[in-house]
Amino acid sequence: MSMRKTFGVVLVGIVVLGAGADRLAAASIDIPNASFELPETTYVDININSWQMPPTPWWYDEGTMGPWNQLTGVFLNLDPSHPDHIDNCDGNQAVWLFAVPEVELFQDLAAVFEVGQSYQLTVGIIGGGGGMKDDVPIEIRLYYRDAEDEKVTVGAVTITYDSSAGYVKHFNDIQLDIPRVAAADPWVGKSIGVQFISTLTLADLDPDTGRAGGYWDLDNVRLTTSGPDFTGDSFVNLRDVAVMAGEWLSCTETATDLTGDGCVTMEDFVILAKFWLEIM
Ligand SMILES: [Ca+2]
Ligand SMILES: [Ca+2]
Ligand SMILES: [Ca+2]
Repeated sequence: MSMRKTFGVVLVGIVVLGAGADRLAAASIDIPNASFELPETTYVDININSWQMPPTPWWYDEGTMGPWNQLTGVFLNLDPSHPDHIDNCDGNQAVWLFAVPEVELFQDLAAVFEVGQSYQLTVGIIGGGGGMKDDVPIEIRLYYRDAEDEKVTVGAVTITYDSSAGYVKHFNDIQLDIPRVAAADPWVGKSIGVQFISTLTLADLDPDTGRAGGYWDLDNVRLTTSGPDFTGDSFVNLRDVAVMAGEWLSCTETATDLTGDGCVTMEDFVILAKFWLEIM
């Protein structure tokens, strides 16, 4: 039986099973304490449920710079009558993160990177707190852990503070897009890590020439995964199967290559069917 005939047979079976089945291409991935509502606080709390901070770096002098673990924490959004009230806080609380080198918050999720899926990480950010200087950067990243358990960045986006925009107590959503995961990517099957990190350098600690100081506010972390929607209608259904059928066994027309090997084959169809029908 030729491969084209095989596809035809499989397709007939799938049509019977999945006729009329439309699945939304995007799904959200659970992030514990994604909105920094825990622990509940009446003011501030330097402990943050589910999120971690790295250990104190060798160069950081707590005697002169204050406790390292106070550089992040959750806070209660103030009453609307207060000038520091954030008008679009998700829930009651958000988190602060100081613009000091190596300050970060990260979390290893239960979900893993899956072949054929793309990922979108979104977080609300406010810059400018505490007299932050111009061009102070913060990076949002997705990472995986290598064999040595070290964080390896899969994708990142950097935001820099622009003081001409003022210090506005309103979260702006920043999005990081991770392209469709290919079968050869080293992060396949590895836990998804979410990370927010100050990317200032030690030179930024110089009070005259450096940029360190001030703090960011972050809130409402969202992570979605998008399955193989080839038609752009936000659903995965028979129309997407039809697009793949049009490229079947091609190594030149490969918009539906989900494994990243450059050809459209049964491996790609298995991924599409798995997402769509959850039968394999
Ligand atoms: Ca919140
Ligand atoms: Ca579609
Ligand atoms: Ca392929």
